[in-house]
Amino acid sequence: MSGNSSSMLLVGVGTAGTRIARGVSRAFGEGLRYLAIDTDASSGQDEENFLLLGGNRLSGRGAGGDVVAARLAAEDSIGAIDEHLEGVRLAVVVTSLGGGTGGGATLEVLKRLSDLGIQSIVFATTPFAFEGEDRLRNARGVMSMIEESAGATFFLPLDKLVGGEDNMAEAMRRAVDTLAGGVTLFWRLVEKPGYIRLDADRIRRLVSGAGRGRFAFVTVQGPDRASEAVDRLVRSELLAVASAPVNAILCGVLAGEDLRLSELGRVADGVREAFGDQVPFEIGTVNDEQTYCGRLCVVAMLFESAANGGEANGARPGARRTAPKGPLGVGHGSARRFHKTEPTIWHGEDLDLPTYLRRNINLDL
Ligand SMILES: Nc1nc2c(ncn2[C@@H]2O[C@H](COP(=O)(O)OP(=O)(O)OP(=O)(O)O)[C@@H](O)[C@H]2O)c(=O)[nH]1
Ligand SMILES: [Mg+2]
Repeated sequence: MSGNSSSMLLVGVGTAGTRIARGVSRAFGEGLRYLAIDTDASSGQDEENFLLLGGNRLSGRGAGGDVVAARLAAEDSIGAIDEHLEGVRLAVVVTSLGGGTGGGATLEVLKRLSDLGIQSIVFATTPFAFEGEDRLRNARGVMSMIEESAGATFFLPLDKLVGGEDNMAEAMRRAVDTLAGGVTLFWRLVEKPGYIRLDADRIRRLVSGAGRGRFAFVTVQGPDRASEAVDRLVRSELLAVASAPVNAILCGVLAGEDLRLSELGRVADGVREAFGDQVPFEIGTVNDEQTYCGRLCVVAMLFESAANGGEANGARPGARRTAPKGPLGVGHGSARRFHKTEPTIWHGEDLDLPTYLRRNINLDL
């Protein structure tokens, strides 16, 4: 177990997911609390922060694209996962959908987090078109369940994350690096705040039942860097396709000591004007001369779930209709989380139900 006492934990799930988490850890430096979990032993054997799932079931060779096997492997290891959750109040889960572990184990992890009252944000990539129909189907099969189980979910299509790359290996590498870069910025925003603070509790409240969102970040230099950053966000493909209206915005500005108040104003006004000036808006800054010197990084997170408890989220009207509201008017998630998705039946058991219910175990709470 990690000796780090932060209430925020990064969890990387699956082979690409663990790679992303490790990239974030390297970029953030000392102090990031993280856990890498995979069914493939080669992802991190001997590493203190690595947990191998499904030892007996899968022999450490990965789930081979089998979402259900990965899910069962994670369920077997839930006690070991729990050991890493002590004191955690907000978990940021990073994964790449398309294989077995990134989808299946993520679902079990999210269920566990939810049962323990730990708020979660998921950043999940979806496969490149060139990866073929099987991987796309695998990803699509778990997306809505992930969305139902997490506080906030950001699906990032790899084609949009790193468009225009011919070489497959290079595209994969760049995708992992890009997402790791974005999550690192988010982490800095919370754990190394500047003059305007955006702490973990604020984020927890913000993401509580927030549903699907869009996420993008840009890094800009030069005299017009604030305006250019807004322009690039507005043009970003990652922010372009909405499934529902934006109902809250979180914005982070990371720069060196040269960050001017006018730049902050320009970013805040520009982002609000472009994505919603009538919705709740939170902004935070990080001032880190060494890391950013001359550069301006802007992170934008647009939350889409409706203030009326989910009705504007066309995918599942009413999913959070009766949930209590958070400070931004979004609900806290439904008790029956998978009610509109296909049940995952395995040997006659509905895996979407918690183990203690399926096995009639009385939790003497
Ligand atoms: N194979 C592979 N996939 C990558 C890589 N980088 C990103 N990905 C993406 O990650 C998705 C999931 O692949 P993996 O992470 O290998 O799958 P997994 O979650 O470990 O699942 P199993 O290996 O089936 O247990 C792929 O469909 C790709 O979209 C990479 O270097 N190799
Ligand atoms: Mg794998």
